[in-house]
Amino acid sequence: MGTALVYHEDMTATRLLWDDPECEIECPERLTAALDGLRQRGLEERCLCLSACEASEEELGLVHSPEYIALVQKTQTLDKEELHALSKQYNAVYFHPDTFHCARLAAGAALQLVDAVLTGAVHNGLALVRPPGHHSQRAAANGFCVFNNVALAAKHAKQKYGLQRILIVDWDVHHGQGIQYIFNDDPSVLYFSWHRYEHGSFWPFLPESDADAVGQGQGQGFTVNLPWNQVGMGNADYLAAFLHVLLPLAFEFDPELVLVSAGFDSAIGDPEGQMQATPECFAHLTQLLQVLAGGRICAVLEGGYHLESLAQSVCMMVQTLLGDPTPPLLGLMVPCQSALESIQSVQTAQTPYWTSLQQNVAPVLSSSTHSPEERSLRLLGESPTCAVAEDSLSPLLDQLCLRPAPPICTAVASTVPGAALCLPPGVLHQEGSVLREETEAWARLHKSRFQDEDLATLGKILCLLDGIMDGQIRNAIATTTALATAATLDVLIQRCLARRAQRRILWLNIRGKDAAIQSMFHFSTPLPQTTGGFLSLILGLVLPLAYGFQPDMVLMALGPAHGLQNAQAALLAAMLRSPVGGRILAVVEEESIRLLARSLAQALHGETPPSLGPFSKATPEEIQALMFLKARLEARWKLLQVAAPPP
Ligand code: Q9C
Ligand code: ZN
Repeated sequence: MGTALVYHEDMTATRLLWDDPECEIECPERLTAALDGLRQRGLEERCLCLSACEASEEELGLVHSPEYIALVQKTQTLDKEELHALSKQYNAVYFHPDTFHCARLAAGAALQLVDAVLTGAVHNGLALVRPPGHHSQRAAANGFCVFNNVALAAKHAKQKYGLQRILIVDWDVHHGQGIQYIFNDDPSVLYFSWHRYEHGSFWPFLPESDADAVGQGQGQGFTVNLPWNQVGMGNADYLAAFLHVLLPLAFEFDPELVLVSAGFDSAIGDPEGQMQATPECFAHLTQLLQVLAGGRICAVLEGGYHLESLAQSVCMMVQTLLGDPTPPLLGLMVPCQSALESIQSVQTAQTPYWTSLQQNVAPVLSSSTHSPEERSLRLLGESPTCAVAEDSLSPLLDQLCLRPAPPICTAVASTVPGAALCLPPGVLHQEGSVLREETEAWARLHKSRFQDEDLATLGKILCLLDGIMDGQIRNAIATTTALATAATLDVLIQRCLARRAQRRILWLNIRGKDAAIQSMFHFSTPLPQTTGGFLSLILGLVLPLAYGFQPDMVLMALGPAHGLQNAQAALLAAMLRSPVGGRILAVVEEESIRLLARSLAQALHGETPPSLGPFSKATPEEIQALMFLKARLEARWKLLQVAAPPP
């Protein structure tokens, strides 16, 4: 089980044959740049490489009219002048004698990827294709798109595999209006798109790209548009959109498959998008999606016109699909005012259809003083405008490091015998230990708390901590006796801080206590009992805080009577991996480890966590407790903001 990469060299054949500044950016080098990037970083060889085959006419007929298919077929025999004349009948389209072949390969690649994932041959995958697809309609080419690859993939998944809930995440910077039209009244396909909109003044200039287009008939609430009304949106804006809009709806929808219209013109440097999100952001977006649909993700390339930025972003996505930890996100984690307004407009439009949003309505508390331009200054040093961002791009991208994944993925040190823990394959027992004298020195800080037999465990746990900090181990689980738990955590934190000044540790102490706020860095909340409440806690509070804090390490402490169910612990661990690059040390009191070890280890190891069960709405008390915390913490942690006052 791994990651599929679907490609065919023939898809580099189609290219613009006449002068057209609008269309020239959709060039064959887009594919070769992306593929070269994957090769250079050794990512291609880690994938199951599938050679794309043409979609059949019957398959194309799942979305397109026979007349339109015949028309595109006919372009094979047209000369340059005829191709040019036909192209002009559509908006931002060019035809080439190889267009029909390439577009059939692109559609076929998307279908093959769905087959590979739904037959269980792979977990997930990416189809590297051109022409792109999301603007294409039943009987029209549009915006460089000829056949709608992702819409075809969704229809295919429904028809051949009987899927009933498919999520399409369109992170291309343009609105995939083609996908929206095709599934407008279909409640089995949830279509989410964010796009440069600028109040309708950006291509394709459609009123139906705005947030109030929610789908029609049975499909109401299954079209989710998030229009960006300014350029310069960056990592924090994209994350806020995922945490506060897409993921709450996606969990409630509970998809069986996630299709990604993976356009990278929403990344920094792209001439079309003019946005500021760095390539690493796509690693994070990908990992956040991996908790859905059992990890079944099929990504299909759409746009992306800055070759270097495109290649970097594709690599980020593929390495995350392969299971590598996420690289750190650069930049202040502060969404801009305009992004908050856009997010609020989608929430307002979608609230009638989604329980998860109904429980999320926040009081209007404060307004962001950040404009996208201001933030881009910080990110790019001296550049005052987007135009200059181009110059600053190369050094920025050069800094981007693809760190090797740690040799050991997940390790365990336990007071409980290994056999009792039912650990999944690939999870290693920690045998190493720091020196006995060193362990004793640390234990002396809390003499009364460590029994003699605890010392051996403490030595192993300290060794795990070192392994994580040094990058030898990605993450780990340690168990302690009830008596030693608090002291162990104290020693871990002291040691962590002693090893390097200004290390940031996110300490999550789960033990069943009341809500309280001691400071912007120290607070607690009761554990929600409903699935809706629990998801709000993770998406609306824990992850925004974790991303704002940008910790080097997460200590997840599960004390006696922590009250966390297996699926909850697994989801929390799985999602916390993103903001911390996987570096989690879970310390579990031995009473509950027998029950928890397996699912916790699976989640840390990268497996998709089990379902929390049917969606249940948060209780008024749960909502109140979360709002209480958010209201007080958002002054410091700006990713908590979900609402903004009108301008
Ligand atoms: N400057 C895709 O990314 N031109 N298509 C817009 C605005 C058309 C984009 C002009 C852009 C089509 C798949
Ligand atoms: Zn695009």
